[in-house]
Amino acid sequence: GKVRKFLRENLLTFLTVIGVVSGTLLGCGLRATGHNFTRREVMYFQYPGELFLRMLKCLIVPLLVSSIVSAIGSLDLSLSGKVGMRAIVYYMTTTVCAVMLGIALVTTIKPGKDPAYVQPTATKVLSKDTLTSDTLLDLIRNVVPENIAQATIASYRTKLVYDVNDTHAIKGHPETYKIEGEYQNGSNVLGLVFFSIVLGITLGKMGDKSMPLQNFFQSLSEAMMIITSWVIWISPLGVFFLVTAKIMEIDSFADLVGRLGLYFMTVLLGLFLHGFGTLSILFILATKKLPCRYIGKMGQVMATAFGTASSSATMPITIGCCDDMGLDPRITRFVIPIGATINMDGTALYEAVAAIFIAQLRKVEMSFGKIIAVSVTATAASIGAAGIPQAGLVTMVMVLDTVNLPAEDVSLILAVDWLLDRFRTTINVVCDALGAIIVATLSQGDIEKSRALQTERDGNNT
Ligand code: DAS
Repeated sequence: GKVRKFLRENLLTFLTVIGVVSGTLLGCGLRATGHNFTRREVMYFQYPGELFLRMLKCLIVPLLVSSIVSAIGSLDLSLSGKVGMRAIVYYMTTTVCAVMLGIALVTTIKPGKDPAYVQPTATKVLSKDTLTSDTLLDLIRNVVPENIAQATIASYRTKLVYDVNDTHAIKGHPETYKIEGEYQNGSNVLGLVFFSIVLGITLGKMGDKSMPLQNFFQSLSEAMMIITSWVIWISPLGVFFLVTAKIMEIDSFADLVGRLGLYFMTVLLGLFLHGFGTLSILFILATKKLPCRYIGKMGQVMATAFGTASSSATMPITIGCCDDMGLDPRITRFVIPIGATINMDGTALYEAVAAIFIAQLRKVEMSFGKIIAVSVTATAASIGAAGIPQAGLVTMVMVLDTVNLPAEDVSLILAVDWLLDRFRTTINVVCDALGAIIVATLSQGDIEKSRALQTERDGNNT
């Protein structure tokens, strides 16, 4: 009985995890054949996975807007102010903790001191619009889009093309290869979040006059969640194809264990300590409950985040998971969409580690002031990074700029970014979900008070 219930509840999670694992095995198996796969062959595997990812992504805009507007609109202003404040304090606290942990680890382990590492010199960077340090200004500009319709399209696409003369210490022979990445950083979603919050507050202020509009957004949000429950059943197949194609197309595994191995382990150690250390301690302090039983229910969310490397695409599933935990939908639909957009602890930790790792490789002395600068820009870069694959790589250019490192040095860590992205996205999403539980728990008292007030008001009106 119990086992059957457990299996039924977690069937989809098991299938999705099996999708990731079998995708990894098939990808490795195909590489073991030694066959050099053409773009076309990779595309055969990528195509179904990409369709799955697009199904999730097309839900983002209607779900994000309708959830935030209906959630804030249905809370009375003082309550939504308190909930918003608690969410922002949680996001900032966890992100700063992640950055400090990352800096402590990378300056202790010093992965960039690896003598065997021969520095590839990126010969040139062609980028349609090279990211510069005023990306920070771009981010702030994105918060206030000039046109809502336009704000759903990537605010800037950055094509980083490297011709890298790279002598792999492991292979011992010079090898020139071209890395080409079309990194679309859609941090513009910040604009939609901002607009939705303003509209939600306005509807809250309008009171009963806004009921038709509130009902519209409420039912739109519910409709999106129903569609999500259909799409979620494709996850196992979707992640299977995404992971297989990714493993087929990467350059070499050598970097995973070789010259970038220590850096890779530093980031993983940081993500692990943050996820199961800092976040757990904060969770216990805030809710007086143990996080493990909640994290146990996040299997589907973590597997999808790992498989898609996109916290925005995973957002509908994260909201569904919080619903299953019985959290107040108004809180989750307020906190999760905003968290998925601006709260990326995994990315913040990764950017701080990567920037200081590259500085170590380039023998750039990290003064205390520079470390502070890195922690500030890594936090800003994680806020600005969109919830799409490898977004953190693009905004990291802003962090490198702080330590006077050229944008093309991103190529030094590109080889392992596709896998680190999956781990940091998983931490990003777990942090958002735990945040929703913490804010819902802390706001319980206020919600009951506001309900009592509402009932009293209704009572007086009749
Ligand atoms: N992949 C991003 C996300 O979806 C994180 C990153 O690129 O750093 O959260």
